[in-house]
Amino acid sequence: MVSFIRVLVVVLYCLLLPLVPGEGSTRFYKFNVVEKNFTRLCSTKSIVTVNGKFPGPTLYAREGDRLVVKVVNHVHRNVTVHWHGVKQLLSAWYDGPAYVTQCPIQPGRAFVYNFTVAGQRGTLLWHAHVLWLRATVHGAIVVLPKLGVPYPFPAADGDSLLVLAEWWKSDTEAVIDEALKSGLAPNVSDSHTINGHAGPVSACSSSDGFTLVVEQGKTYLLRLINAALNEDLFFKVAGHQLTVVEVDATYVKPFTTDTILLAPGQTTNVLLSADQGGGRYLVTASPFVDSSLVQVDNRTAMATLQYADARASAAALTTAALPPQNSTTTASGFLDALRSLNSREYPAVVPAAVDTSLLFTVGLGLNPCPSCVNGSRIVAAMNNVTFTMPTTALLHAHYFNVSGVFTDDFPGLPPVAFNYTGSGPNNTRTMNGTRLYRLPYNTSVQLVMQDTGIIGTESHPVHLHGNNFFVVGRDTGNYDPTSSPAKFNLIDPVERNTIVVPAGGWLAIRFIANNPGVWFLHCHFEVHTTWGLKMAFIVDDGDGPNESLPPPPEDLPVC
Ligand SMILES: *[C@@H]1O[C@H](CO)[C@@H](O)[C@H](O)[C@H]1NC(C)=O
Ligand SMILES: *[C@@H]1O[C@H](CO)[C@@H](O)[C@H](O)[C@H]1NC(C)=O
Ligand SMILES: *[C@@H]1O[C@H](CO)[C@@H](O)[C@H](O)[C@H]1NC(C)=O
Ligand SMILES: *[C@@H]1O[C@H](CO)[C@@H](O)[C@H](O)[C@H]1NC(C)=O
Ligand SMILES: *[C@@H]1O[C@H](CO)[C@@H](O)[C@H](O)[C@H]1NC(C)=O
Ligand SMILES: *[C@@H]1O[C@H](CO)[C@@H](O)[C@H](O)[C@H]1NC(C)=O
Ligand SMILES: *[C@@H]1O[C@H](CO)[C@@H](O)[C@H](O)[C@H]1NC(C)=O
Ligand SMILES: *[C@@H]1O[C@H](CO)[C@@H](O)[C@H](O)[C@H]1NC(C)=O
Ligand SMILES: *[C@@H]1O[C@H](CO)[C@@H](O)[C@H](O)[C@H]1NC(C)=O
Ligand SMILES: *[C@@H]1O[C@H](CO)[C@@H](O)[C@H](O)[C@H]1NC(C)=O
Ligand SMILES: *[C@@H]1O[C@H](CO)[C@@H](O)[C@H](O)[C@H]1NC(C)=O
Ligand SMILES: *[C@@H]1O[C@H](CO)[C@@H](O)[C@H](O)[C@H]1NC(C)=O
Ligand SMILES: [Cu+2]
Repeated sequence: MVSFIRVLVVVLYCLLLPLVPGEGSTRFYKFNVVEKNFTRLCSTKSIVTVNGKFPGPTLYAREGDRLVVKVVNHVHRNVTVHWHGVKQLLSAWYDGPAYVTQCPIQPGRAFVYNFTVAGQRGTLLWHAHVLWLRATVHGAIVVLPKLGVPYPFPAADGDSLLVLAEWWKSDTEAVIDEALKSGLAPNVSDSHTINGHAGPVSACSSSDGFTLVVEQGKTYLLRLINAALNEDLFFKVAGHQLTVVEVDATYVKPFTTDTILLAPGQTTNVLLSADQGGGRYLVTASPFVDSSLVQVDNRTAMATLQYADARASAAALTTAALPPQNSTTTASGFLDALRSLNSREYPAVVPAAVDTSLLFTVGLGLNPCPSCVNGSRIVAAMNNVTFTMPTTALLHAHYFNVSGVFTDDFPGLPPVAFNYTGSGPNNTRTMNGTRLYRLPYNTSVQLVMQDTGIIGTESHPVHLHGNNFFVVGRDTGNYDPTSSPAKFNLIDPVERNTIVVPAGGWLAIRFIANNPGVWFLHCHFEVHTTWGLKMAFIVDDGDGPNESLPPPPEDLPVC
């Protein structure tokens, strides 16, 4: 009898399989890039959006699905969209950074992005990758496990997205243009936001804030995204603990905390138990800054967690103390707790041997600029190279052997060794160039990124396109190639796509370069990217079609 039922179940399962939605299916989306007026902080401005939404629409996929997104540009600016953290195995043409993997989609034009989401599950984000458009052109990517595959943690009763970002009263392109003219740092934003809302603003007639409604006794999976341009954010729900289960669409060993830290580009899934006795609780996104050099927007974004009981809306709001803006202790406590799940189903396959060992300094510089305030301009660099964007796409130049677009001589070590985290050399100039680093297919890479004290130390959330990496080490001071590796975690280091190089410290990552293409590596503080804190790896083809980049799609934009 039991085996008869089993056979029946198997037969039914096989019959139903083709009807089950989502399993390796293709999901189509249309992104109309349009301008729309929004009122925030008592004033109205027109912003560039996808489909008139801020934040933009959410993409849903199951692991293994194909996403086909037609982006149509109806605005007067160039547009591209990047699928942040999607590995894009053998599909580099669809990665999205302007002048790296593609030319921009010009006004009136369209491009169809077409890629699969494989070997990852959780929350990621998409955003514009040209100019400063990602300030308003961004949204979530929710990657569910394959049908029938459970989460490695207790299933939640509900699922909720919380997109953290920044709002400027001015046009963000005017903000960065003004800064590039003066050579100084750009204005900070006027408020942080949660799901597009700043929260209550005094003297504003409209009460503007996002409300998350929960039922007592249930648990919720909160999908958190930092879509801000230039600021690390602390996230907190008053009166509730949060259990971290996933970062950057990889599972981690669960741990409980009252404060989450997210750098721009990072995503984190947490479980929240609605275990309080009803009422209303303040939800906050506030800045973290560990450099006295840097000015931040200090307006905390506020939302409300509200229990779904009749009296809750009238209940007093329960608040909690914000983490201090400069709380390095809170930040490093959170980062130290992150470990790969490293289970049988989800092993951490950390490269044990290293073929290519790289050391890149990351930091600021000051170059002459006669028309700027005081005759100089703040720049940023990796290994003293301030990256110059080409006027055509690097991937195109690589694939078609176009000479004169880039060189492949990016230095693997700092050109000059110095006390990196000290006060720095007196000469704070940088060189510039479109210099890439070439990696043969399947190279096992160790990359140490070292902050510098040139002008001042500052943290940098660095993002690698097209690959995840393992974060094997992190410390303050200067990296020491003799003593530092002894402290590496090669067992269960966290796997991510964006990681913060600590202010006045270093960070070591490892990855296998098995995805042919050109992959951008850059600071995810947009201001630092603009200043030149970026470079790219060329990963050469291996053998045969399964290890080679296919030809470009026919509708790929041209410059
Ligand atoms: C935004 O509002 C301004 C002033 O009312 C108007 O001129 C403009 O056309 C609006 N823009 C959009 C995209 O609706
Ligand atoms: C997307 O790519 C797949 C695989 O190359 C191809 O079969 C499919 O036709 C493409 N779809 C669109 C809409 O371009
Ligand atoms: C930047 O801030 C300064 C000082 O508040 C202000 O005068 C200027 O207009 C701002 N620039 C932009 C582009 O908003
Ligand atoms: C935020 O910054 C402004 C301007 O620097 C300052 O006047 C204000 O007191 C600060 N607010 C808080 C809460 O730190
Ligand atoms: C953080 O800021 C507070 C208030 O400005 C200051 O008293 C404290 O010394 C700072 N802490 C660190 C670690 O910089
Ligand atoms: C420009 O130089 C003057 C004189 O050294 C100094 O007081 C001022 O702070 C400088 N301005 C900036 C923006 O660095
Ligand atoms: C580019 O050069 C490589 C190596 O010389 C060659 O194998 C490849 O076919 C060339 N590609 C094109 C599109 O010309
Ligand atoms: C490097 O600079 C730091 C900070 O100024 C200092 O504490 C350290 O002693 C210096 N190291 C060396 C080797 O000079
Ligand atoms: C920087 O300049 C000062 C004053 O000229 C000099 O004493 C110091 O040695 C220089 N430092 C370095 C690292 O070259
Ligand atoms: C960076 O490059 C500039 C320009 O070549 C040079 O003057 C400076 O000494 C270099 N600095 C370092 C730290 O390598
Ligand atoms: C790069 O450096 C060269 C030589 O110093 C300079 O002429 C050129 O203007 C610089 N280019 C950029 C984009 O900064
Ligand atoms: C859009 O990109 C093209 C190709 O790079 C460039 O020629 C054009 O000036 C850009 N247009 C705008 C409006 O920025
Ligand atoms: Cu940076």
